[in-house]
Amino acid sequence: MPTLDAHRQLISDLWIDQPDGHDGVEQRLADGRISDTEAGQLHHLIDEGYLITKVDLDDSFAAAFEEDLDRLWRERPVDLAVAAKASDLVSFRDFPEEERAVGYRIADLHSHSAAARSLYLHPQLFRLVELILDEKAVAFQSLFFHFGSEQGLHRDPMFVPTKPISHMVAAWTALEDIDEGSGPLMYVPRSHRMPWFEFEPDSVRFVNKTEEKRREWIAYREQTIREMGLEVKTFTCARGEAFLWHSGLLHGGASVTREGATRRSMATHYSTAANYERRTGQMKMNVDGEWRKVSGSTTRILTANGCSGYDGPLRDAVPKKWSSPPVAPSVAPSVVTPAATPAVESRERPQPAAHRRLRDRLLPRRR
Ligand SMILES: O=C(O)CCC(=O)C(=O)O
Repeated sequence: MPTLDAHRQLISDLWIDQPDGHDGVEQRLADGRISDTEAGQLHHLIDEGYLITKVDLDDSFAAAFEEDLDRLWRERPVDLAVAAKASDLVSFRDFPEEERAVGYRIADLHSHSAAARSLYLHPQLFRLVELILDEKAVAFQSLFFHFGSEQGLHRDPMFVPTKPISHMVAAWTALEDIDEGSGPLMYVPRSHRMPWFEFEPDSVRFVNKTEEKRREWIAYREQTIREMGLEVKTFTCARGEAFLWHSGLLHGGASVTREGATRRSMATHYSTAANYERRTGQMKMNVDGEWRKVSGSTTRILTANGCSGYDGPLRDAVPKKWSSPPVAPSVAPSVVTPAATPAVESRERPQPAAHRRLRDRLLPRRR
């Protein structure tokens, strides 16, 4: 099944991607299936590639979220993955305190934080996601940033695989008020219709590509933004404001220009429940002075308020002999269906420069 059509557009069966998408919105409104507000949001998503909503994250939510973060920094769960800016994920146990800085991220925080999980499975976000996908959705990963990410503009399917590729929606929620100085989310309205860059014939996947390919992509991106007359914008916002985007929308993190500014935010990625069958993930661990890779895979589904999402893929994935001192999962999933598949261990592969720097600081040099 090809990925791209003759115009290098993603082949999509989603109603929002069809030429009569706007008629579909009007039909849903006429049938009483959506409100006026939702109709406006969906028209906007079809044209601009994103929509904005607001969820109620009150002071007690913010305090609970912060308490969970403090606890995790104390406990450093071995099966929670954290990464420094532009680096690979490593076990929280092995993540150095000084990397708690711009660009650091916690993957799948919802697997160890009840507050993060309530946002991961937020019914208001699910309502919009399911209107977009037009069927039952499943959340499959979350990404927490404490500071600006400073990530370059990208399109999610370059890094995040779903089947089919078009069946993906992301929701990014501000956990505090965010201004220009704190490196807000940046995005390019209408870029979801930009022809795709082929990293290989008929492939939009960026992972494991050469530096030369990365440069070609950036040159293509900049030239296409110019040719299409598009503009990069930033999403400055108040706590609780959420930005949902079409999988093709270019987005990233603006530069942090105010020293010490935080930018607490969490993004969740969703797909169609019928098509997303298993979540996989991996990270590095420092085992007796050597980096080892741990891969995990899960079919565990967490549920709340009728919303479903995958647990973190690394729960139960760390071999017992590597997890000393033993760390028990901090939060039990609310609903558990078939157990995670067995962990896969493997030795280190060559790493990008940023990860090598982190490794060199963490690990004794080998002769
Ligand atoms: O929060 C950011 O800066 C970017 C998040 C992002 O790229 C994503 O969730 O796909």
